[in-house]
Amino acid sequence: MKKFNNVIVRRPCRAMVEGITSGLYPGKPDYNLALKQHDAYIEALKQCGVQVTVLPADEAYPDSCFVEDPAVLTAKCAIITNPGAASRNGEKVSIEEAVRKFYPEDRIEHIVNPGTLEGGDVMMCGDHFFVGRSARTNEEGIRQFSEILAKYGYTCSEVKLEEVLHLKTGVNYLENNNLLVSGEFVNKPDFAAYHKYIIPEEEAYAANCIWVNDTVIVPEGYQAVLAAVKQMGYQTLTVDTSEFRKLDGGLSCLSLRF
Ligand code: CIR
Repeated sequence: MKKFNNVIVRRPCRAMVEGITSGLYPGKPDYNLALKQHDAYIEALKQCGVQVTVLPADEAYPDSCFVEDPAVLTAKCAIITNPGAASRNGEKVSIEEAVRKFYPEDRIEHIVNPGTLEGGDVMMCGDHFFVGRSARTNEEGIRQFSEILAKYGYTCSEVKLEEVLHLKTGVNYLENNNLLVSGEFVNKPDFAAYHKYIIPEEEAYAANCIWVNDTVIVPEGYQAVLAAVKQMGYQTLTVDTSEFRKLDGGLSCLSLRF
């Protein structure tokens, strides 16, 4: 099924070495290697039949290659978020410029102070959106987000996060009712209706796979998850994301798919 026609990515900037990190995956990113991995990521997306818009690097924002966070793009509207990380909040300005090329003015919505929300906390499952309440996404942000979604006929429910950075750090929807779940999300009643593949603890990072038009892109080096995704019947591609992992970033964080 072809669901996504477009993808937006942003080239990593040199300042990425100063990006936010929990230190879970230690080491400073190697900028040149990150660029090569980003090239491969773009190639993989193209193989999934999407047009890729590549925004230029923005040195003012070390984490700006993680374009998923300052916007949520749906089939009916674009929502410019209000990132909760202070050093990332300004990313919303240039992402809005990029989004304007694809959505009419009256379909561009905004999360505003005191609400905060980051796209990494949003998981779209058909017309329903799960939103993680995290250190980056607050109650007011979720309230505004559900109000906006309701205008377009979408529904929304909150998932409380206890450990991970973003909702999609630990749970991702692969369409066809299939979810990859890890850690704190394994037993959450919120996801009881889905067919779940439980990620082994040592492969937790690979909970963050992306479905793009029936192909699932899996991070390189996670054999159990790769085998499970193939077993579910998907075509797969792998991309090495080691340099982005050092900043707690994964495959979904690096693009907006719509
Ligand atoms: C941050 O902490 O904001 C970045 N270093 C990583 C963002 C990852 N984005 C995502 O999970 N959507």
